[in-house]
Order: sequence, then structure tokens, then C-alpha cells
Amino acid sequence: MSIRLSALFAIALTAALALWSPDRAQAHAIIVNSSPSVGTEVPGPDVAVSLHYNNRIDKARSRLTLMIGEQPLVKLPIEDGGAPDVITAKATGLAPGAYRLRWQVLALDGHITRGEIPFTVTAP
Ligand SMILES: [Cu+2]
Repeated sequence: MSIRLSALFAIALTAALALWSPDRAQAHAIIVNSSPSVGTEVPGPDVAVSLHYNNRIDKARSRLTLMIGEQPLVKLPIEDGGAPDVITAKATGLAPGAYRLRWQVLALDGHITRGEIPFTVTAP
């Protein structure tokens, strides 16, 4: 193939993928609601975490990390079972203070999304 034909082929392929991909792009995991929710206070020392997404999540390939400032405090194991679009975990023994829940999830379309939920733990 000449360089010109190769370039045309690449453009055609890109256009075909762009037409084909909108449905898949919809399948990105976007958070619908969460507990704790952003900016809220929850009583410690044990905090149940529940993140609800707009799509099914590959739980085995997703991660939850509890942060204090920029420092990872603990990786929270994602619990098995439950609804396919909800991930749950338990954070235990938390002292009062400011935390951030850093999440990274893999949606079934193969795309990873990430986010953070800042929240505050209060005395029980
Ligand atoms: Cu996607």
C-alpha cells in the first residue's frame, strides 16, 4: 500500500471506530452515589463503605484505598457478592479526622475510572 493509501485507510478506520464506540463509551463506570458521600461526617471508629455506579463493575480488578492527605493509610478489601454495580468495604478503627477514599474501578467495557471521596470521621 502506498503511504497515501495507508493514511486514507487509517482515517477510514478511525472514523469507523468513532461511529462504533458511542455505546461502549456509555459503559464507563460513573459513580451514582456513595456512602460516605462527598464532604460528609460519619461516626467512627468503623465505617461501612458503599459505592454505587451506573454500570457493572469488575470487582476483582477494582481498588479502594483510604488516604490521609496524600498518604495511603490502608487498602480496603472489596467485599464479594452484592449487586454488580455496587462495591462495598469496611474501614475499621478510624480515629476522628479527615480522610479521602480513593477508588479505581474497571467497568465491563474495559475502561478504568478513578475518583476520590473526601469525608470526615467523628468520635462515636
Ligand atoms: Cu468506557
